[in-house]
Amino acid sequence: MEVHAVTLIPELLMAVTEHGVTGRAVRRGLLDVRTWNPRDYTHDAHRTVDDRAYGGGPGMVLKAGPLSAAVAAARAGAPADARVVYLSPQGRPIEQSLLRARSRAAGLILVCGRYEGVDERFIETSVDEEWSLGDYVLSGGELAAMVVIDALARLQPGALGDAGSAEQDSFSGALLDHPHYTRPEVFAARRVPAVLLSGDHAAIARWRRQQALGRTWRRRPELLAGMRLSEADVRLLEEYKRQPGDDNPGAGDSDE
Ligand code: 9WO
Repeated sequence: MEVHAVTLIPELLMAVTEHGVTGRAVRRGLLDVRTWNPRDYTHDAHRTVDDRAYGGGPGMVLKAGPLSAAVAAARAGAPADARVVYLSPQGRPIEQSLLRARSRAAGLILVCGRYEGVDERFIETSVDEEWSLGDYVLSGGELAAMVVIDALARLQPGALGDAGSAEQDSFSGALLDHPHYTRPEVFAARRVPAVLLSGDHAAIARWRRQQALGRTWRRRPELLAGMRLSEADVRLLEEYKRQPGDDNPGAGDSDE
């Protein structure tokens, strides 16, 4: 997949192109990240990309001209199916299902704003979609673009060492992940759950599924509400609810 990023600070993208799972995906040719700098599409001696806001107020606004020219260049250099996405808190909240669908495209163009925002006429004329990671404000769209690139990279076929692990992640089945443990067997007086040391792989799978269901029920009930659980899952969850926990301190106490 080709991801084209329109940004005034292309160096920031090196954090994902040169390190970790995303860096390896780039080196193996599964992901190609290209940057387009609006400053290269200015025509004045100062290479001006921003200006004061009409109507007044503090801070600067990115000019529509250089941004539109940079996006046009990106469109010309990107695969034909590439949508232009502006990353901002005003956008549609994105989730794993959208990223999974878009990870199958040959291309995507991400536009990173800076300062107080971009001229609205740029969004109207040059942007196909506006996406938000959540309800908070960053200093610019680059970190949001890197989040999107990271999530897309690990969805590329073959990007993860263990071929199955993307499917086992949180959210692949719309459930939160189960807890994980590694050595030592005792830390801070807490033992690793005995079932994980049992070698009984069916019992381990059942316990992990139950933990995933239970934690989703406890922490993100709205995710469970939108799911159709199998009868086996319903039984696992009912058993989980009968166990003691912070939310249910009396459950499981047989002498009460
Ligand atoms: C800056 C600002 C300053 C004073 C009062 C209000 C303000 N809003 C902003 C602002 O939203 N700046 C944005 C910075 C302009 C577009 C790029 N920036 C950005 C993108 N910040 N946060 C995002 C973002 C993108 C995707 N998901 C979450 C946040």
